Amino acid sequence: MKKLQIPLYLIAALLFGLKTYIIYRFLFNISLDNIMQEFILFINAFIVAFFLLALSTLFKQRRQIKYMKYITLIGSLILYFNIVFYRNFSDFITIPLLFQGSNAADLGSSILSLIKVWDIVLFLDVVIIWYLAKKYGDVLTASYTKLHRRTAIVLSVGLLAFNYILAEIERPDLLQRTFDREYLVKNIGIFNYHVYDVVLQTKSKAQRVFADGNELTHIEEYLKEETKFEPSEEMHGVAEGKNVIFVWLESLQTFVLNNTMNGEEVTPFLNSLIDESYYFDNFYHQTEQGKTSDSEFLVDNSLYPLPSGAVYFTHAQNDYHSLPEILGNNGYFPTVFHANNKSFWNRDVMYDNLGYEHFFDVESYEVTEENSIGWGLKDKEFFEQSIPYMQEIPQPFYARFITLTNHYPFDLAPEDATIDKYDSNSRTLNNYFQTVRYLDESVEAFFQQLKDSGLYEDSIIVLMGDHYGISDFHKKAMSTYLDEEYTDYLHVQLQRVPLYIHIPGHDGEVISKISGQIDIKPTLLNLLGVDTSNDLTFGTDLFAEERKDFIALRDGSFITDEYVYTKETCYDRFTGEIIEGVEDEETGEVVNSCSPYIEQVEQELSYSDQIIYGDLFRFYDFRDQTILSEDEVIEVNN
Ligand code: GP9
Ligand code: MN
Repeated sequence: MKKLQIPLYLIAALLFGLKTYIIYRFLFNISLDNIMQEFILFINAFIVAFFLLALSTLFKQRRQIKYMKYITLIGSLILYFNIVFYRNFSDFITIPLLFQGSNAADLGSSILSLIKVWDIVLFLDVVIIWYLAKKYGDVLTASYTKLHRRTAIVLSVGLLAFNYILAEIERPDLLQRTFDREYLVKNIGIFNYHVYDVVLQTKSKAQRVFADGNELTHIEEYLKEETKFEPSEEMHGVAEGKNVIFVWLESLQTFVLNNTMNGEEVTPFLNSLIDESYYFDNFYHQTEQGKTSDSEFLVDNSLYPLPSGAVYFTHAQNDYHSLPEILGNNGYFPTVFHANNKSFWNRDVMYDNLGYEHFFDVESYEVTEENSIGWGLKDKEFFEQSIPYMQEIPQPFYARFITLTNHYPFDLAPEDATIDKYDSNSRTLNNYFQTVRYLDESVEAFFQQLKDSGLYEDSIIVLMGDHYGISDFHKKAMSTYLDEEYTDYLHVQLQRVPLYIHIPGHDGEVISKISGQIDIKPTLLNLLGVDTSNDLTFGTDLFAEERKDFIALRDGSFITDEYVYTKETCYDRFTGEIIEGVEDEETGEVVNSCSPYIEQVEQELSYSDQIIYGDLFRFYDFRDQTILSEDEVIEVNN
C-alpha cells in the first residue's frame, strides 16, 4: 500500500474538530449575533482539536496512538455528557450545577429519556480514528523530528492565543468577569470553558478551606456593636403581608431625573412618581465588575460584591442569609422575572442557592424579531407578558423584574423613540436619552397593568437603578450636557441611581440622606414587619433615625453627609471643592476631614470580602446568634 502522507493526528483533529463544530451548531442552542461570533465558534472547534491532538507528537510512536485514541474518546464523552445535561437543563455542565442535589436527582431519573439511539453517530469520528489507528497506525504516525514537533506545538498554542484575542475583542474582560456560560463556550470552546470552570471553583474552594469561624468574631462585633442601628419603628411592618414588586431599572442614573434634554423632560412618569413615593435622591449604586448581578447581590445580602470578578460566579455555593431565604421562611414566594438566558451571571445557580423558588427566564417569554431590540425582549413586552404569570404565582410574593432595553449600547427601534437623540460626540450618550425615555414609558405602562390586574393594591413597588449607564469614557459629552467640568468628584456623584419605595396609600417624601444598595435588605425586612435584630448586614434601614454615616463604593471611595472621598482626595459634598489636608503635628501625616473614615471603609469592605472568601456564614447560627465551631458545622450539615 502507498504510504499515506497525512499524519493521523491531523486527520483526527479534523474529524474531532468537525464533530465539535456540528455539535455546537446543532445540538446546543447557542445564539450567534454576528459573523465574528460565527467565525470564532467555527475556528475554535478546530483549534482546540488541533491543540489536543498536536500534543501527541510529543510522544513516542506507540504512545501516540494510545494517546490519540483516548483523548478523542474522552473528549467525545465530555461533549456527550454536556449534550445530555443540556437536553435537560438547557445549560452547560458546571461543577456546582452538577453537584446540586436536586439536579443530580433530576438527571438520574430522566437520564434514559435524554439518551437517544442515534446519539451513537456522535462517536463516529472515534470509531474511524480507532479503526485507522489499528489498521494503519504504523504508517500514519512517526517519531516526529524536533522541528515537526515544535512547529505543531507552537502553531497550536499560537492558534489558541489567536482565538483568545478574538474572544477578547468580541467580549472584553470575558475571563475576568465571566458573564455567561454560553458566552464562554461560544468564545473559547467547551473544553477551555471546563478548564476555566475547574480553576474558578478550585480557587474559591481553596480560600474556603483555610477559613474558620474565629474570623467571624471581629466581624460580628463590628456589625453588632459598632455599626448597629435600630430600624425605624414608625415604618416597621407598614407593608406586612404585601407583595414586593421590585423593578431593576437597567443602567438608569439619577442625573436624568427631573432633568431636560433639548428642553424636553426626559422621564416624565418617573418624575411624577416622586410625588407619590419615598424617593431617595442621594442613593448610590455600589457595584463593580459583576454589574447587574452585583446589584442583585447587594440587595439580597447587604454584603458588598467583590473587588474583581462577579460574586455570582465565584461564590455561588456559599451559605448566605439572604432576603429571599428569609422572606421564603416568612410565607413569601421569592421569584425573578428576566427575559435573558438563565445562565447569564450564573443566575440559575445563584438564585437556587439564595432561595428563589422560580426564575422566569427567557424561556418563559415569547421573543420574536419584532418584539426585541439590543439585548432581547423589549421592556414593554416584558412587563406585559409577565402580568399573567404574576396572577398565577402564590401571594405574597417577592418578585424581581430585571429590565433590559436601557442597556448599552442603548439601541432603540425608531418607532419606539419618543424623544430626540442628544447631539454630542458620544453616540452612547446620544442614544441613552431615548432608551431612558422608553424605560420611563415601560414603567408607566407597568403601573397601569398592575392597577388593571388588581395587583397594585396588595403590593409595594420598589424601583432601583442597578448601576451607571454612562461610563467616564464619555466625559466630554457628559460635561457638555451637565454644563459642568468632569472631575473625580463629579464622577462619584454620577454614581447615584434612583430608588423609589412606592407604597399605595402613602404620600411618601423625598429623602436626601446618603444611602446605597447595601441598605435595601434591612429596609425591606423592616417594612414587611420582619425582625432584623439577629441579622448581620453592612447596611442600615433607610428610614432609621440614626444611620451609619458613610456609604462606601466598591473602589474605596465613599460619601458622607459632608464629604466625598475618591482617588485620595477629599471634597466638599455640596460644592465639590477640594478639602486640603493639614499636617498632624504628632504623626507628621497629612490629615483632612475625610481621614477618619478611610480606614473604616477599608475595614468594612475587607470584612465583607472575608465573609465571602471564607464562606463564613456557614459558621453562623443566625437564630441563636452564635458562632459555630468546625465540628458543629459538620454536625449541622449532616
Ligand atoms: C443581563 C442583564 C444585563 O442579564 O442583567 O447585565 P449587565 O450587563 O447590566 O450587568
Ligand atoms: Mn445592568
